[in-house]
Amino acid sequence: MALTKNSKVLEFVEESAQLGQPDKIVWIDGSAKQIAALKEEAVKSGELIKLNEQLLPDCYLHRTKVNDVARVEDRTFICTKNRDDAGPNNYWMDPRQAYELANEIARGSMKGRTMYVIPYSMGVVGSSFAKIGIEVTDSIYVVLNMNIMTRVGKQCLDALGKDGDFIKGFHAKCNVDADKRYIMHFPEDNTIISVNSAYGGNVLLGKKCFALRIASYLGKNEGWMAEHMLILGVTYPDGEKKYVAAAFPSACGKTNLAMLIPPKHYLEKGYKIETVGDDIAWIRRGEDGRLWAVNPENGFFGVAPGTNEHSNYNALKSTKRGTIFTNVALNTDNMTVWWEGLSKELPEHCIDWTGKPWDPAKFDKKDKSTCAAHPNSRFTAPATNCPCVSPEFDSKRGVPLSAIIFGGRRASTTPLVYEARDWNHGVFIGSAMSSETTAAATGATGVLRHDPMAMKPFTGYHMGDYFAHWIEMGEKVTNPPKIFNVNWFRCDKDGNFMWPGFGDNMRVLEWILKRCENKADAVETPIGFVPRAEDIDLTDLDYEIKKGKKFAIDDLKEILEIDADKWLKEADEIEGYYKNSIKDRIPQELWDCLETLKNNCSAVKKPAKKSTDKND
Ligand code: GTP
Ligand code: SPV
Ligand code: MN
Repeated sequence: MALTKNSKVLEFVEESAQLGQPDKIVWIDGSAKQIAALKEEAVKSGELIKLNEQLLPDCYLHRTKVNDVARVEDRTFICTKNRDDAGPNNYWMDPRQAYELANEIARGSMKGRTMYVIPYSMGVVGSSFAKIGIEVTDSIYVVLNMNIMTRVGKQCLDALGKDGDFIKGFHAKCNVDADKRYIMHFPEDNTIISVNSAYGGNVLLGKKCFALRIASYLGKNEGWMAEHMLILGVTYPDGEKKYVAAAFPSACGKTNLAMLIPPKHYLEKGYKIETVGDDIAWIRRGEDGRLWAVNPENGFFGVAPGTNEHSNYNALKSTKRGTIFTNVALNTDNMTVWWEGLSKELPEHCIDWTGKPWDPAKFDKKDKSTCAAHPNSRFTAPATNCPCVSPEFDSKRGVPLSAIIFGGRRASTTPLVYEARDWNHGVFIGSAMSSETTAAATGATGVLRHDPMAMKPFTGYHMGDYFAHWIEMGEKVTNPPKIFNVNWFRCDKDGNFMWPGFGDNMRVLEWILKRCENKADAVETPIGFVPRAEDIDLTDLDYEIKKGKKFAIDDLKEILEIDADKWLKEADEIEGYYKNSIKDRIPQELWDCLETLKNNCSAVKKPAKKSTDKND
């Protein structure tokens, strides 16, 4: 029975049903009873596998089709009337053509199935940040995941009242045919359509589709920001709290940083990290002139491989109850889950993510095809499970940001950390970000590509206008956060990570926060302010870069070094990206920063090298 009298909702549900032609419509009220019944039904149909109730209570495993394991960027469209408004950063389709195509594909595709109506809120219902969505879907997996990732149920419909507006999301899994897979966004109509997928970011429409692509467009028009950022809180020994947001591309360390456990001597002093969010931040100007952020989600859709007790204790702990695992391996000895990096010992009896028995003897770390879990396998876990979830997690007003951090996977060039000279320079740094691609999207991995603000796949409009929006936000706040860039992924010549990363990133975070309070030194370099090696606390740091080679202060010096030659090349590369990929609409402020970077690098260009040149 319909749970609302909102005529727009009723109309949307009716239209969706006429299109999909399901046998039955079920409204999701978010009650524990209804959710439990859906889990039972999914176990019966084989869509979910029930895991060991003692070891992993209320946890389930789901396997997707092998052609449906990640976001599909080349099948993701922004459908604006004017092609230019989608920008060169997006695939574009004419909205009329897109609706027609989607209708053709989805028509009758729910026959014999149930269509679920999920009323959900991104953000705490009642907060001025919150926005409501309705997703219709023919997948129980989607219902159960949305129920973890967002705030689902009748309270969302109540908040809409009789004629409130909402974001429409239509999902039909159809035949999961990769050739007919489309993830379409209509920012001008507040509408999302997703067909022929049943995987994470393609179908949990509250997440990337709404909370980033549609929301970034709304933010541009309404004066706020939707960003691919974690939010964390640092508690100082004296009880003071500071908040930081950080944008890293997919599978580049947001969940890990958000849940970091500081090294022992910090804990002993009384430092603590708390998680507000691990993937998305909605940011607004506060009356106090600062930027305030909330996490619009309610759970974590985290990367499983590499997660273990040491790398991310808090994430692992979050998966111990009420969690849905997607495409991990099943340990049949005790009906628990396994993935590469969970333990050093390989399980003896395991079913791999494709549903076949797995032979540990054939496992080769370097060959992804021998993995038991898919490299982009994930857990969907309620945020309330997280031992370090912030008391501000449910805050309606959000948390004030002291710093914004950008970062990516860069084997060379980019130092461990540096600070922007000012807001606009920080925007330039974000706009110029590059990172190596990961398994979070289909396509080749390890390829260096531009990913401004980690938003390349998620900006729902023209990237040049997005940069301009960042500049404008800076003009409107009197006390903006300082902007930094980090790189946990610098490699030595053999490809080993030089920086220990994970919990030891606290050492960098400490410098960043001290800079925000003018309590730490830095050297001004052509690219911005960089710490001296002595400015980073290395107490008790014990890390083996490779067998027999322990991390020492010289390694820190190396990963803090700025090579002006490499940065001149980087500047050329950025110019090429601006000119060829974004084209017009790059704000003048960013061109000015690029010019400064070039001049700065030319000015310091190695006198030592010049003298060798002469000798040559
Ligand atoms: P999405 O959910 O796709 O947006 O990813 P994310 O940014 O939250 O990335 P996540 O924290 O899940 O990390 C992805 C991968 O990076 C995992 O395999 C981690 O083990 C690895 N990783 C995270 N932090 C570090 C770090 O500090 N150093 C190194 N070397 N690897 C890291
Ligand atoms: C990402 O790819 O950045 C994710 C996973 O967080 S997904 O929800 O699939 O987009
Ligand atoms: Mn993400």
